[in-house]
Amino acid sequence: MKKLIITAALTGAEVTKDQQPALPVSPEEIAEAAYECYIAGASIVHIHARDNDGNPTQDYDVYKEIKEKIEEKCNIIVQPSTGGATWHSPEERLQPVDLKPEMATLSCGTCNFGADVFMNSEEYIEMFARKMAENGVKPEIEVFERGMIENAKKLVKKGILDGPLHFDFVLGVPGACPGNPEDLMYMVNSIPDDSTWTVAGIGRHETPLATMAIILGGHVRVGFEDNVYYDKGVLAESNAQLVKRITRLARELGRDVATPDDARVILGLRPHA
Ligand code: KMH
Ligand code: ZN
Repeated sequence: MKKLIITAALTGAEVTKDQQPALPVSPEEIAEAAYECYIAGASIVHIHARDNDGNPTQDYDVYKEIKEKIEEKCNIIVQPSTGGATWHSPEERLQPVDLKPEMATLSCGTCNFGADVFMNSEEYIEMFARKMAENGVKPEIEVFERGMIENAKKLVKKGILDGPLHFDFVLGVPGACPGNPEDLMYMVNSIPDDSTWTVAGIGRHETPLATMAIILGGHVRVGFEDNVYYDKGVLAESNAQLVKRITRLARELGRDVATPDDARVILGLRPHA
């Protein structure tokens, strides 16, 4: 089995400091959290930027500052969000791709997202995918519902993206696909054979789905974007604490954890500067 890639989704667009006081929000806090997660065993950090008031922003300059601050500390793979918040325009959302990061997320369809709607029309999915391909950015295909896998496969068929694809199954978002074991199996059995995949279980689904991924040969995403708790009713102390649990589970289950350079090989990323 390939080594386990752990992604830390540090901040997200929806969580507040009121809900999780350790939420990293400023570029300095995000870079420090990324470094702690790297030490704990993460090889990718999924980034959402915030403005000075703590609100989600897709501003190019803020992402640039975050990326540079992380790169000063370690060689973890920096994966900006192009999902942003549900109220960001597609043009706003795409800004971090201009930084030519090694990876970025690519949501491949529309779904309910709590009380909101996360809009991703075919036109915009193709626009995002083209821009990533032009800039040598490996997309992580965000899958919130089963049909999004077909939309991603269509991008390859149309020649917009090259395979193998890398999927992230985000399971348990209120309004979208639930996060039960059979939901993950359905997703895993639906992707092309040469694909790689990771799972982000939302809330209480985080650890059970991560454990399944370790056993099945998939990869794992954890972090405050997806889950702010360590245990029922007990807030996690840090993103790194959530990463450490996955590292420990992987060790117990006999799966080695990937370094960032291992992850670059597994995911076929362009050579790292
Ligand atoms: N915040 C969500 C509406 C991504 O990062 O690519 C979208 C999201 C997906 O988080
Ligand atoms: Zn995200």
